[in-house]
Amino acid sequence: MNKDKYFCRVCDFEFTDIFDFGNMPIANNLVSTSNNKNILNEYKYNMKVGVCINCSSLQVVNVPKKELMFNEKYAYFASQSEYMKLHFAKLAEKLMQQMKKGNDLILEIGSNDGIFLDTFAKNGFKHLGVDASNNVVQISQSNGINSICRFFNEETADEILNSFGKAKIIVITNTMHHIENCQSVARGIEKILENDGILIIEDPYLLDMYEIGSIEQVYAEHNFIWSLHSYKYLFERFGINLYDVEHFKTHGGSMRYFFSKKAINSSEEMIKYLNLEIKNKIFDVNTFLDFQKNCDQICKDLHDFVSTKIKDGKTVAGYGATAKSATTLNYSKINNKMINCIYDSTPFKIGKYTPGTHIKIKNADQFSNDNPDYTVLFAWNHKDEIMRKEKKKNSKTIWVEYIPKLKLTNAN
Ligand code: JHZ
Ligand code: ZN
Repeated sequence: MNKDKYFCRVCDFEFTDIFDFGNMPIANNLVSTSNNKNILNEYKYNMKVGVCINCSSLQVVNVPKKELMFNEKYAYFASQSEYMKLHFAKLAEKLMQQMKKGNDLILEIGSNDGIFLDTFAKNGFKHLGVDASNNVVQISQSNGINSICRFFNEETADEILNSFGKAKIIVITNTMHHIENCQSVARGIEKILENDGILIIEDPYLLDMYEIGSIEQVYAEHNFIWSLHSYKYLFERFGINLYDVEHFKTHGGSMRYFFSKKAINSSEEMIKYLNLEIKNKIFDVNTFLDFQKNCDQICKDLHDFVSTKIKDGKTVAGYGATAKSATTLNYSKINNKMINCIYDSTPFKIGKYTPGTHIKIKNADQFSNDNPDYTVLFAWNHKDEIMRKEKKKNSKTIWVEYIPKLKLTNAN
């Protein structure tokens, strides 16, 4: 069968798609079923994924319009995790030491509810957050954080340059992989980053995703899964050089990348990961075909487990109405007949239904009363925080983890 051809958004190389997930809803577009039309009119797109073997980036090739994903109904509020708050406060503390208070500007692209800039605002540093979703921007503004609602691109960079001047530090966490036109972002950064400034990017890392089989990191919003090689390729096109990286366990394995316009010697850590990427054959399509086989098995094992327990008359719930679980649930065809509800602490999500699979989202506070027989931990990346919290409340369930493989843990 003839495959469609696509051009890599990083390096312009031609490639074909290799995975087809079928029709998918937008992962953060929760459904409010007070109105049945919402279900009937639910937006779906054919999610196809390709890998560019020239620059080693994995990409969703047919990304829905950005306004459909990022708008005033954005469902993700980063401050729901105490662990993530601490993670970003630590970075803020380090960066404040490198800034001249009152003079240097820190710009965050994808500032969400202000989880990171909060520290700078409280300490009186010049800061600006840019985010495309108005509801999260409003939350950060109400907490005293300077933020504007824009899609970041070259034009927004011009606007910021005119109103605020150049930035000493630009930070982009868990956002760069959302932006289809990555070259426009890089061009914008090239304009507004001071010559001696630094750019810091952080997001889920390709090799971790490959190792643990978390294909669910891929959905329309996560339309890139980046590697050192692909980021290096992109930014070098605009005179911005990668010089260091730091690896974290957040979101199932994330990489923090440090870039500068100045030529800085590559750190040992960066060389280590560049070599590791080569060793793990990220320029070979077969690597990703093996990965897909592993992911298919993970989805099948989860589906079979839930089906068996339902047949045995057990109750099965979920915990964490994550964006990534939209990929697993829809791809594995696990629906609301199999998982009767998902518990979550986010006020915006409670009472709504998961996209495509229409599983009711219940307040996490009710979990310790309901005590389902089995609970699939969809927020597996927040495992320690969630299990600790529920243990304190004496919740009774058997936790079901499915990544990297099926694992059961008694809550007590
Ligand atoms: P969590 C998000 O994906 C969205 P998601 C985004 N696209 C992105 O880039 C990645 O993160 C990195 C809930 N929860 O963090 C809150 C509890 O109920 O895995 C969230 O709904 N109790 C921006 O959505 C969900 O779980 C708790 O104690 O896959 C976690 O979502 C905690 C800690 C969380 O990201
Ligand atoms: Zn490429």
